[in-house]
Amino acid sequence: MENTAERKKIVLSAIQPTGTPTLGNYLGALKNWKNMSKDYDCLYAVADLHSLTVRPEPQALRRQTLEMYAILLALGLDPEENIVFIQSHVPQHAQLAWILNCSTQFGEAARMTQFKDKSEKHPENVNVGLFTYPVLMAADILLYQADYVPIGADQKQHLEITRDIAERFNTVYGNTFKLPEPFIGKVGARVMSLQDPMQKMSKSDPNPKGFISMLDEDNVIVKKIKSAVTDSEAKVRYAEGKDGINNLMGIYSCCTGLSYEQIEKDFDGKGYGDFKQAVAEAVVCELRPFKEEFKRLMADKAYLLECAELGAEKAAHLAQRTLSKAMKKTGLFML
Ligand code: ATP
Ligand code: LTN
Repeated sequence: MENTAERKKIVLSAIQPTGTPTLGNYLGALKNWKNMSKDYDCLYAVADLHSLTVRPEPQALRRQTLEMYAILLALGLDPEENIVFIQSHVPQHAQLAWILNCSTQFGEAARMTQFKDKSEKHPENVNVGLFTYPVLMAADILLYQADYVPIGADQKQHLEITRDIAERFNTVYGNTFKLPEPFIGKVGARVMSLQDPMQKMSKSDPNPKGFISMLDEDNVIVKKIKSAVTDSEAKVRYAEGKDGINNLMGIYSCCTGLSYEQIEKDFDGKGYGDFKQAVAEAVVCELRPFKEEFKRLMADKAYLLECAELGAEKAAHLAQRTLSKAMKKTGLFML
């Protein structure tokens, strides 16, 4: 009889420890990580190797890596149920990345918009790591034979190149890697800056009023939402040209589960002041349990280190299986 006992699908994602994540990172990616953890076998990583591409100050990187690890656990991810780890603790990522570099064309890496954006923004440090960044990301994903990768819309192109690299490798050497699918939420996939709703909300925005950090105090969240840029129509409705209101509606919908239609109905005849107040309250409520848990975890460093060690061990075990397979297929001489 055919074995119908379905194995759970595998989910992998990662986030760079480049600062406290924003509401954009949360609604676009991290909230889905938590939701998916109930139904899938999930692996979540702090992508510290990726963040070296922007040359962070070493002490800051060390601190931010542990903070980001605590942030992931504070989302409510159970370190026993999910594999939560720090990328550089699993050397197989860098090893597979090298092999995949040799299955990636220079031209396709050069077309990545993130590479073009980052090299324009930081012309003083256009390093080769920045160029091969998507190949390391492909290794992160392919090592675990991931089915789904929850990401924000800006990472879609990196998922496409991951699939292209995997497909090419499979064609040349025989079936080795599963082709992963992106998982991009319908709302929240692109949260925009509160000050310039044409730009994505980003933790590296020099104007802190543009983003809400996941660790902002309640009163700061309220202030930032109240000063969000809107328009002069004074009607809460989702429509072209109303980028500020559309963005707030997206945020509100993500936090409350209400549809745009319902939101429009609820705020019919009310002004932007009332709406902003409601959005602010919803965001404060959404982030409060997370912030409390984060504080608690940061006070227990020994526990964090224990979880990180366990996560690395479990991840390395799975990663080695795929790495060995890829090494064998390419003809690397194995003992
Ligand atoms: P930076 O601002 O430093 O360039 P970032 O805020 O884009 O970084 P990343 O670590 O690159 O953060 O992204 C982590 C995850 O959050 C990714 O899946 C990314 O797609 C998602 N993400 C980032 N910004 C947003 C946003 N404004 N809206 C929705 N998702 C986002
Ligand atoms: N490039 C991603 C972070 C990242 C990632 C990954 C996401 C590194 N490795 C693997 C998904 C899967 C970013 O900047 N957001």
